[in-house]
Amino acid sequence: MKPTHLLAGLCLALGLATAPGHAQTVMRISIATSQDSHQGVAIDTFAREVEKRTNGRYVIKTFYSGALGGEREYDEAVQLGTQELAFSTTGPIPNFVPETKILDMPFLFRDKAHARAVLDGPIGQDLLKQFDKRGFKALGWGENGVRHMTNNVRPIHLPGDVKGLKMRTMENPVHIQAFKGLGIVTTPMAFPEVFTALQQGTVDGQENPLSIMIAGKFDQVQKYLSLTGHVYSPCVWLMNPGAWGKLSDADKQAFLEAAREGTRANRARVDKDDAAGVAYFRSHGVQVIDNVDQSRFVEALGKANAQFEKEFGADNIRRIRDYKGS
Ligand code: EAX
Repeated sequence: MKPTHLLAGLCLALGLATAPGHAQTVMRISIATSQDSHQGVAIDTFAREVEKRTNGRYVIKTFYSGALGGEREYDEAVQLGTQELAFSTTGPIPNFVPETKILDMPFLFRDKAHARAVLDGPIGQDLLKQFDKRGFKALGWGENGVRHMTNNVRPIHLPGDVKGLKMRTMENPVHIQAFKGLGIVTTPMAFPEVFTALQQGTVDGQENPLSIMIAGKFDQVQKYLSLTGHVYSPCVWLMNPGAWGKLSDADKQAFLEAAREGTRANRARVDKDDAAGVAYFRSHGVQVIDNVDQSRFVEALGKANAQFEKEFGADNIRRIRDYKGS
């Protein structure tokens, strides 16, 4: 590295001004997946938009592939204030903001359009406010995508096929409860460990949106991909409330708009990955099962769903299911 670059880099790392009269504040944002992904596109767009909209007074440093830890670790860092920002799935979020649990229910949303409408509408906005009470500022919802199952043991067509499979799950209590209800042997694990766990056979399978599995090259370590579409996986833009509180009103607007732009780019990439995913996996030697009978999975989840109704309220679930948008 050239000495001038080194100096600029140091200034950036320390949050110092690099030009006279041009004070810069540096903030960090992280994801657990790679830069070339729907989440990478989200934070790259956010960083660019913040810098543009604040005339470079705020610089967002982006970290990928778990460089700042797994989601639970960096969500906690944002809560503590040792990190300013994060883009996280709701995987570990119920451990911080239990009100969001409802969003992780299997087969809650009909499709991505339904989920996006709910999250961007009054229900989603109300849930974002719940983060305030738990030591976060939530700037908005983003998207991880619709999750599907992969494994190395057998093609999954019916709920009976998942019985006894050892599957990595997110550290999410709703997912764990639902998967247990299907007879899956659940192994919660942070994402940065998943590829190796699949490779070494510590687990038989995992479930994730196509975007994550393409970016993570899971075709190298998984034989069967079943399009179960069993749950929608939201992301959320998290900020430390102290860092948020220091922003001027205009800069707060700039951050909110940057998050909205980030989500727009993020969702567009998810759509692209979903459209290309099956062909990608087939051409990489993965057997894709595209005739999964989802209604049988809904049936098999009956007991777990009854529990969820009790916990989250049947009315709240119905409000989401019936939401038509504005
Ligand atoms: O952002 O942990 C997970 O499975 C998430 O879907 C994702 O891969 C990490």
